[in-house]
Amino acid sequence: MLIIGIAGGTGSGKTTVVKKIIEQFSENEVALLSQDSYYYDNGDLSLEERRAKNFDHPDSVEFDLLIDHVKKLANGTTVEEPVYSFISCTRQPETRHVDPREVLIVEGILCLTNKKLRELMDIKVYVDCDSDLRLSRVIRRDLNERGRNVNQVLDRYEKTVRPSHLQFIEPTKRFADIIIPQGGMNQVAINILTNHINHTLKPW
Ligand code: UZR
Ligand code: MG
Repeated sequence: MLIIGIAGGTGSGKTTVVKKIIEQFSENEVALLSQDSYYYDNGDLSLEERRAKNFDHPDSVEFDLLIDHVKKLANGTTVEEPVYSFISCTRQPETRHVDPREVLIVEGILCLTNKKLRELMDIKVYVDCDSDLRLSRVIRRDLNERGRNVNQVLDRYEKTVRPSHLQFIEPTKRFADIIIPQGGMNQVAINILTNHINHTLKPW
């Protein structure tokens, strides 16, 4: 199995890059695990307390479970990916079956911060994007999809997102084999990755 890790700051275009890659293949060729699904549940805290957590810190992710799932998929075993809600900041009762495929993509802001996880990856990608553009996308997205208002988004950006990006996420660029500027807009980089995956699937 070919394991590809895709990291980059929030709003950098990771999800778009992944979507555009996956579109080029059939469902039984590529599997996807999203690091966002592995945020801790924190169900014992109140909604206020959960919302106040720093979700841009590596400790907010259950990496042991994510690593376990990557290893299981590599060994040909189906896993149950948690389903996480950004609205309630908890895991949902249901899970998502993920079947082993020839290619596995692991996507998320913090997915290159963990050494054990990095060591499982064949290709490490960092999606790069100016922070002003990232912030403007995150404002739009968090308003539309994650139930927040502008003040909440900006407060969080200043208090946790920006400092943690500089401390934990941006430094993982040094681990990347490939850095993609202009994220989801960069069709050339997406084609290069797609071609590489194609070659893995059909080496002849
Ligand atoms: P992407 N995040 C939330 O907003 N709520 C949660 O319950 C869990 C995570 C945010 C997190 C991070 N912090 O910047 C972003 N904030 O999700 C990562 N704000 O998601 O890679 O899709 O941008
Ligand atoms: Mg995303």
